[in-house]
Amino acid sequence: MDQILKNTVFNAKENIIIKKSTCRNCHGGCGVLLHIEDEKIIKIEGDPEHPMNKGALCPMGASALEQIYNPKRLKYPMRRVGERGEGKWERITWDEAYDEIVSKIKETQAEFGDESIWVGTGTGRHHFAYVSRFANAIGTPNWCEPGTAQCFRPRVHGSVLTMGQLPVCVYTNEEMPELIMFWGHNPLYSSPDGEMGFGVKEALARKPKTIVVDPRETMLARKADIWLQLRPGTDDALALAMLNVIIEEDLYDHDFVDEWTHGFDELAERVKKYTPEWAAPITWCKADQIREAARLYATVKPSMLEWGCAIEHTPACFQTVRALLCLPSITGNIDHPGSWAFGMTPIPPFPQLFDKMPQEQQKKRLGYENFKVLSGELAQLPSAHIPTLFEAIRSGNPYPVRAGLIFGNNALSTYGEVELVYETLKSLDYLMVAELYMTPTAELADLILPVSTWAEVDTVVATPFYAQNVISVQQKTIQYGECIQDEVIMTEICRRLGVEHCTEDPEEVFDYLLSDQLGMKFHELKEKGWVQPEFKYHKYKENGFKTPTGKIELYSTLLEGEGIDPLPYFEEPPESPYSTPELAKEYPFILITGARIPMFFQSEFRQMPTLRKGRPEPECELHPDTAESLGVKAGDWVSIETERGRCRQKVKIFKGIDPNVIHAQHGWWFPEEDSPDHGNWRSNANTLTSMQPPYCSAMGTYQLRALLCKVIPVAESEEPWRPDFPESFEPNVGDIQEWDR
Ligand SMILES: Nc1nc2c(c(=O)[nH]1)N[C@H]1C(S)=C(S)[C@@H](COP(=O)(O)OP(=O)(O)OC[C@H]3O[C@@H](n4cnc5c(=O)[nH]c(N)nc54)[C@H](O)[C@@H]3O)O[C@H]1N2
Ligand SMILES: Nc1nc2c(c(=O)[nH]1)N[C@H]1C(S)=C(S)[C@@H](COP(=O)(O)OP(=O)(O)OC[C@H]3O[C@@H](n4cnc5c(=O)[nH]c(N)nc54)[C@H](O)[C@@H]3O)O[C@H]1N2
Ligand code: SF4
Ligand SMILES: [Mo]
Repeated sequence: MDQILKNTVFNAKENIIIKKSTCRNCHGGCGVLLHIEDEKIIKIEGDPEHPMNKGALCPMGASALEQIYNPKRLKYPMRRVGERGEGKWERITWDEAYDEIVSKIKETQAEFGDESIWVGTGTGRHHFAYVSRFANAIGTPNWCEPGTAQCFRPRVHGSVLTMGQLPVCVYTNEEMPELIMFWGHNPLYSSPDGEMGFGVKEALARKPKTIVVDPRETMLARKADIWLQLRPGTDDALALAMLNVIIEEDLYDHDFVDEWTHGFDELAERVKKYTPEWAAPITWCKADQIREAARLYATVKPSMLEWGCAIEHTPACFQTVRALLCLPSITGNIDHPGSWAFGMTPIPPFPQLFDKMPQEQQKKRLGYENFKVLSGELAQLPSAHIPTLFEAIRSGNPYPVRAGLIFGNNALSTYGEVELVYETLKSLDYLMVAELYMTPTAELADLILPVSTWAEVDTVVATPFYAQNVISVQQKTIQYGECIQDEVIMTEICRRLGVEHCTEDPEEVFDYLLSDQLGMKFHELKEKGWVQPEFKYHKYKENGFKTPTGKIELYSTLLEGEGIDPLPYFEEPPESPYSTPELAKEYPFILITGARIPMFFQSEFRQMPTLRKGRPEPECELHPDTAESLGVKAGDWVSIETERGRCRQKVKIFKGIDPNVIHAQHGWWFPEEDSPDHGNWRSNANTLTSMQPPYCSAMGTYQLRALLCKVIPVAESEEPWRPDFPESFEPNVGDIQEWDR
């Protein structure tokens, strides 16, 4: 007989326990049922009742058991015994590991100041918010995450400045959009980033009109009413031209604009010059098609704008975000059913402890002065500017940063210009990496801490992109090796350091998050699995928008106050056939990188057999004419080269890409190779990208896409390229002037 024990279902016949949790093999959010037998997870299935995924799982979630029980997972803390990067380790106890970290932090702080510790993390995992909390608790303003300037956060910050909150796409309610515009975003592959791919599929089943803005003909583009195949990196020009049409042809929502927006006249004046005829040669889209798209977008309602990280991978990032925010705003597609909505935030902001760090210390954040929306006064989640921080590590200027504590980030694969990343990591006096696997980045550490996967941790899942208002649980179901959950590690370090904050049991923080508005405790969420308070629309009608004018600021008073252009404008990509025609003679193609595929999450999962079988080798996409002119065919290896480096990938012939554009996959390394760099330099798209200025003036964004490259056929047997590293990585800390401590 089955007996139901709250959320835990015992199957008496088979002695199997079923626990509710939330998959986090990506940014996460899908409800799952974990089947546990003898303290081992034997099966993972989608929770049919969970509003996000209704029982479905993507390939990465469906093969999560290969992640949890992967033989390559780290099991014990380890200390480096050889040279850094030599791959020689000894097993140590957690006590020894904690003692070492605590003494290194104290030593570094005593010699160079609290700001000389760098705390790093990767994209949107369960412990993301805890990392900045931890950094604040130990007194360093220099924490960073690759997405704060390159992914999602620019959209969050731009939205907060413009309309007070992040708008998101809600698909769980009855009303679905009549039109969806997918802009640099392919949620059928990339799933949760503002919504869930599963919700998008449901909405598409109702056959809304669709517009797709993408240099590649994705499945969405193929089926779209209008596909705008723009030149990579010119999204701002296209958005400005669409605004021009909507305003000039009087297609905007007068009532909404009059009552709820600020600075419409100024915006109208600004976009006057940005006609479709102006945009056509810049974007490579036809003027008529831009007009047609603008008309369709403005006249079919309600509509959703699905925007992705493609707009955040060039220095025009913030301008593009701001221009795009104007489209739903002037057409009134804001916070009502079937259109962009504001999440309900039924839990309070995460206690990140920024208020506990004195203003003087905050001002030392690297990037504070130059990138106000990323690191300074306008930042909603202030973080350090990675190129500025890395420069400080390498050169000691403006002050030394000497120790790094990374909680899950494969910087040697995912940051721009990885040759510089390598030099940066090697320049540190001390590097600790908390990881699931021995990645190329972890190989450069002094100390390795093994962490728990999502199925082994307790936490509350409720982040800004959970528009659906679902708050879900992740619960510890098994113990693997000696792995410990990141939050617990951070807490223990803080306790042993004797600092004032971040020393309470993480469960107390989860209780706080849930008790404020939901009136529940973490153990109650564990019982329920997830909760979904009722969703309300038109929330702005009660209290206006949370901006200085109480309206959507098309003209941003906050940006104006900081000396940043309050209206969106166009910026040509720094490297392009038009801005650098000389360079284009040698590097004739425009490079895009990293369009997501369903098998891998960034640099992860190459060690999961089922997923790897789907994509065994790195691939780049070339138009058939391009392949022919280069004399290569499908499956041949080519070397993709920029001024900064080279990587080799296999040719995939793809008609849906412009002959002048090349797409390279990112995140490739080879966990199956035993050498300490695991083939990191061979096929790594970030050997090609740039961490150099110019940066986005608001967010400090560097260039991961829209760069110039050339392509050369190579034989597989040819020795792969490796960067030419300097012999010494000693930073010049002795030379710098006394800095302001
Ligand atoms: N060229 C190019 N580069 C890109 C992109 C691109 O499109 N093109 N995309 C960029 C974007 S949008 C992003 S967000 C970044 C992502 O950059 P990263 O966040 O560095 O991406 P991951 O490869 O997922 O690295 C995360 C690491 O954390 C580990 N990990 C996973 N879960 C946990 C956990 O719970 N705890 C700990 N401690 N570790 C964990 C994984 O094993 C993995 O090694 O990459 C960027 N890089
Ligand atoms: N399976 C899987 N899911 C993921 C991830 C993953 O690695 N794997 N990563 C997660 C993360 S951190 C993120 S940020 C999201 C990213 O996911 P998305 O936001 O969907 O972004 P991408 O897939 O990188 O790119 C989307 C589309 O933008 C197009 N594109 C490239 N350059 C340009 C350009 O200049 N302009 C325009 N308009 N389009 C361009 C690409 O061709 C691609 O089809 O996915 C998340 N989900
Ligand atoms: S979309 Fe993300 S959360 Fe959902 S099953 Fe896939 S990996 Fe897991
Ligand atoms: Mo991202």
